[in-house]
Amino acid sequence: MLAMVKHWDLFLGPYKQAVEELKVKLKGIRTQYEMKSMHCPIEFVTGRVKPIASILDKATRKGIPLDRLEEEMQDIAGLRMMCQFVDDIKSVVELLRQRTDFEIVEERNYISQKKDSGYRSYHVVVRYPVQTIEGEKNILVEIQIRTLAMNFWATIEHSLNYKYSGKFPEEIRERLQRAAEAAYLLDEEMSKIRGEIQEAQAIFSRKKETKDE
Ligand code: 0O2
Repeated sequence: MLAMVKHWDLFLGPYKQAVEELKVKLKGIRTQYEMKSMHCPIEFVTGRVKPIASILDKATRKGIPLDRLEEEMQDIAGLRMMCQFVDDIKSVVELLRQRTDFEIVEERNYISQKKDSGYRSYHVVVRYPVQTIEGEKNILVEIQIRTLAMNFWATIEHSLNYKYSGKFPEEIRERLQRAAEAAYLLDEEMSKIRGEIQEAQAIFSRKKETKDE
């Protein structure tokens, strides 16, 4: 048992390293926008290493042999970047494409092509080099970029999914579909008054700066 725990710790070590490093780097983008008093396309960033139980679960579900996890499971290391507006997602993807500290291996647009569940998000899979005492190790990392509304829906759906193991009662399934539609409409409405919102936010942050001085 102890050997097994040690084995997982060793395996997940570089993934933890990658998530911690990328959290600092991606949060750093926000700081740069703030320092220049510019609208930041990123609202906040989170990151996690997939729990062992979820890795095993997904490997069984997708028929991935455990000795192929590194190559075939793309989201053991995961980052999420939340945006206020749908258009910000494009800007964030552009920022990621310009970076030289990782290589993009795949992009999945679940915004133009939402999933049957109602899930919307933009996924970018990158190959990120981690420096280890044995040399450089390339790690696959999935970066999910979504609006606050998309994130709200996905978070709720994810917990319900856990409760019902993916087999939703019909009523819940329908409500989730309607909630996904409502989140989509919320994003649309917010996009239409984006200018107004940003003006208000700029006034608010200027007031805060003068107060803090
Ligand atoms: P967790 O708990 O978030 O780590 P698959 O798992 O087969 O759908 P695949 O090929 O791994 O897909 O790639 P995909 O769909 O690009 O990325 C999977 C991840 O996207 C999921 O991770 C979720 O985080 C998110 N996701 C995809 N579809 C849905 C959905 O319908 N609802 C919600 N809430 N999230 C979704 P995991 O492995 O599910 O788990």
